[in-house]
Amino acid sequence: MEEPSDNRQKKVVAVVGGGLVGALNACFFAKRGLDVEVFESREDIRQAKVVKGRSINLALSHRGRQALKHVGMEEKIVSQGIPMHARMIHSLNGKQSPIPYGKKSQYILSVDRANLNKQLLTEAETYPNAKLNFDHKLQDWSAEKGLMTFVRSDGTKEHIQADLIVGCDGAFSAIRKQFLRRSRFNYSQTYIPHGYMELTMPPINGEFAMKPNYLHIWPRNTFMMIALPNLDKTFTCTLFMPFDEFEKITTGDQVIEFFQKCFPDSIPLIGADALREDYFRLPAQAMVSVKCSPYHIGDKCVLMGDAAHAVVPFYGQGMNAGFEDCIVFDEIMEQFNEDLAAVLAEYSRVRVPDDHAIADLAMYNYVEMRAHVNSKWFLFRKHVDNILHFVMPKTIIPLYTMVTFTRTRYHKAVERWQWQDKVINRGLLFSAAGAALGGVFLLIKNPPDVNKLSIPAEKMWSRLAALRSP
Ligand code: FAD
Ligand code: EGU
Repeated sequence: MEEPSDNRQKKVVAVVGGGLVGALNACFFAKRGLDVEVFESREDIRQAKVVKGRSINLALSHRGRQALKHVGMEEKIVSQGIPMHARMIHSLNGKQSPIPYGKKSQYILSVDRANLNKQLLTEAETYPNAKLNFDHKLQDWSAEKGLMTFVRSDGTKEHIQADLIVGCDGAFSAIRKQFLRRSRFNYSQTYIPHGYMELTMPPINGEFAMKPNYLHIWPRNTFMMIALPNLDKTFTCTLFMPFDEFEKITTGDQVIEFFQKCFPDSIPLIGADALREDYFRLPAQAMVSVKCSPYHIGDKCVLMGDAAHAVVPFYGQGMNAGFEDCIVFDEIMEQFNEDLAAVLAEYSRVRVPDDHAIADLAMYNYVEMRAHVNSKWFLFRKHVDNILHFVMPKTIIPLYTMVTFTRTRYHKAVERWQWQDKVINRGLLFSAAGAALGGVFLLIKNPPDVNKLSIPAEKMWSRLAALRSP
């Protein structure tokens, strides 16, 4: 007699981390009918008075929305988000120029991080086979036994066993620590020299201080500010600059002086007095990029979200990529009939190249923006992209469009982008060659008076010499 396959036997899944990805993942596993328990180190944010943590609002785009849709949460979250149909570029002289993201249907949403997290936790709780455990900080775990040790705030410890451990515990993942001790695990982390600081722009006379349905951007090379709207009619401004620049500013007057130099139009909107104080409320926060592979250990453990791939925020994709991780994992669970050994290996195989691609893209964009993106260049580049797309809609699709508004695999989007670049360069080359040929043709048809054109031999020589010198 054959052994009955236990693939569909009720397995216990432990999701470590009840942040954005952990909470969503709990819904995915619960929907599958698995017994799922979430272990989150913090208190329940739905009861907490003050929620500390990273960034107040985030840009939600297609990949994230698709994941929410899988668990029936898309509409609810979208209805509480603010659509941003275009960027609004703020030039130094105060001029504002909108650049649409695409067609009318192509917009991103500004969503409140805490609210999104709460809604996802509440949704997970609606499943009878899902349980949330707060004040459970993972201290250590063993890959061999699938045994985890949690510490509570009162100092007590709990030991918990699970069939599958899903590490969704963020960029500084405690689950990932065990991966690091193993052979053939690849790992890299990079802190960028920039930090970020969030400042609030209050409403003016009960209305948004700037146009609400835009992602506001102040591109100033090394310095950059971005603002996303909130439901309470405030904007959260995020200031990006190198840590040593943050440190140079030590007094309220210096803050104003700096804003006067870089973001003068924002001073009356944030309010000079508020700015003087807000700036010193919290120190600038660091940004880290983490890449690793594989994402799994045997049939026991898998990393998802920032625990697997922390990316710098310069593509607005960190959460979106983490949410897409959940869809990809779910699809593979289906494909391999929940045979965990096969599922986990396949997940690493499929997902690593895509997560690495978005990590690289985000880093590339950081380097690009810091190096030479002022408001003129930003406007110029985005217009060129949009015009080429308009002229050849099937051939040229802007990279951000593939990343933001489609589920094109991230690594495929990069491949296609590189191919498009070649096509564009070739197009430019052909145009240049065509122009040159046309010029020659015209010259042959209407030969100019050679005497008028002649240059003395000496002058010609010095010009040639100038060309040759480096
Ligand atoms: P986290 O949100 O970090 O959640 C991890 C959870 O695990 C936390 O709740 C934590 O308390 C818990 N935890 C940690 N350690 C333990 C432990 N030992 N035991 C138990 N629990 C533990 N992404 C976008 O898509 N769009 C954006 O516009 C965007 N903007 C951003 C702007 C900034 C400035 C930054 C910094 C990031 C931005 N991101 C954005 C990225 C986004 O914030 C992250 O990708 C996302 O929060 C990842 O979710 P996560 O659940 O994997 O990790
Ligand atoms: C950074 C911090 C504009 C929220 C990248 C665009 C971001 C966000 C862009 C933050 C930029 C940069 C894109 C979106 C988005 C742009 C994008 C960046 C949301 C290439 C809360 N970025 N972000 N690109 O195209 O694809 O508008 O903190 F300034 S949304 Cl850096 Cl689409």
